[in-house]
Amino acid sequence: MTRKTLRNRTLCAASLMALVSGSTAWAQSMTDVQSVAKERGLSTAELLAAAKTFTPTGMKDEYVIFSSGGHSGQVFVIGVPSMRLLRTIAVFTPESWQGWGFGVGNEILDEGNVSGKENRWGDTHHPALSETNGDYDGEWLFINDKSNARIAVIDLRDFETKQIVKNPLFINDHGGAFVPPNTEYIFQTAQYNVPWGADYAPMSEYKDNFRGAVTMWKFDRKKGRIDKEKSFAIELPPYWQDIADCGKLVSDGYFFLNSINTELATGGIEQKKPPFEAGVSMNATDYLHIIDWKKAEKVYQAGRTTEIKGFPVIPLDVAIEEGLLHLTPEPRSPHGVDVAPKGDFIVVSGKLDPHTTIYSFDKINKAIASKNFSGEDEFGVPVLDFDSVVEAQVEVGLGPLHTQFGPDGYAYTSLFLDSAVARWTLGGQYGSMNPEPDWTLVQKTPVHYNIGHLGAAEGDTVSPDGKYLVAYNKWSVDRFVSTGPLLPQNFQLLDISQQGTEMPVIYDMPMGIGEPHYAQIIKADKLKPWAVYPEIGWDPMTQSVDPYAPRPKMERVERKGEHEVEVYMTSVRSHFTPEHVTVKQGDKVTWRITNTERAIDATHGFSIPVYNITLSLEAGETAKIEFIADTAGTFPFYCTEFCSALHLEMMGYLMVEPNE
Ligand code: CUK
Ligand code: CUA
Repeated sequence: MTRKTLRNRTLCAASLMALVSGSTAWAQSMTDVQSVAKERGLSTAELLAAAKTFTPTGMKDEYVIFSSGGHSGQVFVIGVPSMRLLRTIAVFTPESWQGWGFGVGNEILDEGNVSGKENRWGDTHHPALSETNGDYDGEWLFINDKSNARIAVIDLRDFETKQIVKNPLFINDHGGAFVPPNTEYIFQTAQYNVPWGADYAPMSEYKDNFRGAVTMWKFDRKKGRIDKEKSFAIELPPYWQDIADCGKLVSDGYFFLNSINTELATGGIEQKKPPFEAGVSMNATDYLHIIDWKKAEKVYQAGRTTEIKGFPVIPLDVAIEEGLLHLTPEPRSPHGVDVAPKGDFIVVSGKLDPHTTIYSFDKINKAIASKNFSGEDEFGVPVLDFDSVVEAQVEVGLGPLHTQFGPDGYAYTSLFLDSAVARWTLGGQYGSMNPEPDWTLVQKTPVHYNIGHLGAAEGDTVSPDGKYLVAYNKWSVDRFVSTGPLLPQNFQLLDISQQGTEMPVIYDMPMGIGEPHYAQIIKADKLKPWAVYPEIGWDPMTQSVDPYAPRPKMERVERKGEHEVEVYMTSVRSHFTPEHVTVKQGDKVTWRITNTERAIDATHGFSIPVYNITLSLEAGETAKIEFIADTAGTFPFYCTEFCSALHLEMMGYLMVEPNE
């Protein structure tokens, strides 16, 4: 029995038994399985969990998670069901393994500088895979930085960050990145409100001078970049805008946005004022913002904007007058808002309310058309009557946060306080299992501990896959070997393939390199990354061949004028050419290197001590670094990647001759 045929077998007891007489050395017998299980104290359910997740050598994962990295500033890529970390993607934070920010990537990181200050970290919360007709297309990934209101664009051909944009109007964001079904825009909304541009104003002017906003960044798919010239914002009241979601199918063209702090609380515990945590939770309800973004786009194109901080903004009064902004109450401290696969229902969870509240898009539409308002807020925004737009409320448990969907009419909501995942039925028309409208809690599975977001396979698209769900837990407490006072987060994989009631936890994955919030799970075969860069001399920044890329036989060190030197270098197993680079102290050095390999995984590193340079050059890639050789000395440069048997010999010397 070969390894491969074994892999294709269903790993059930019967097939294992059939192997007993087989000759493969490692495949022993069920007796051995039982004795290992006994020795390790594994139950039958745990053996089954192992069989569902164990991924033997050579077998690949069926799904891929793109996870935010919280204040690590990065994105993590993880396989499902193996729950193996496949790689990180360096985004807002320099990362030496990928050479990000140590010679290359600096220009992109600099695009994210704030107020002229270098900024070298981020707080990533909500990744958004690009979509076509409401389904992930596997081409692009966007992610927000909550700490400084930035959005990054990642190209999934090479899993590298290509652009960072800083929002000129606000200084942090939470409701981003979110994309509509055809990725026309990337939405980003302010959270902790400030005066425009984070200018100074005293707290006493909160209501008058602090502002909320949603920015619609135009995505140019051909160029693979956000087009700032075609982007604009809509002014919003200074509530703390929170999570959001784009409409889809019947609700395509709409954007749904939660808020907290409709109290306009300004804190001040030190002055005996209610602290923020109490001040922002006083009202029984906050507001769901309902934004007709297609109408907003027309208003922007018609020029009904005001320029603020050099950016076109639809003023609040125009947004009201044009009827593109409505509010409706939502239960206290809302957090997640998630649009159901058909776009017909919008699920909101309030952290302090044990229910999920389900709004009907049809009813919202009718209420807007018939102007069924219960009033307006203190900024003049019309408020849709709650009872006229709500379809149902489902009691799911304590601390509901976020909701994802399955293909079979199930919704899944994370319960932070209960530390559980709730499965409930999403009304009527979802398949044959729910012929009648039915909003019922079906089951709860405990997780460990304090789940934040959750992700089901393609669970926020128009066609969720079900099968797997991952609980992104905030606390791990006692789950792993102690690593001191700072503990990993815990990703727990749940099997949700059974339509009955069970959805067992089948894997625990410690996440020890960041604090993820949202993550999306895409079918692996939708991703079409390059195996190597398409041609030798490829510049990943432009995704094209760099005409200046060094090529074999053209390597040289060239003096340009008195104080400038250009280096043209190639790297291939196992040498750099040239190996001696001599410059004079004070020279401006422009150093280009091409990795001329065509073999998959033939990456070379390149590092220079003292000058804080380290690169990762993938097969075909060319890079350009620039520095002033201000420190004289003898500096061995070498390849940091163990690329061949003679990798230690893959080095050379940078000689910087001192000025006399
Ligand atoms: S948030 Cu962290 S668990 Cu930023 Cu989407 Cu809810
Ligand atoms: Cu190239 Cu080590």
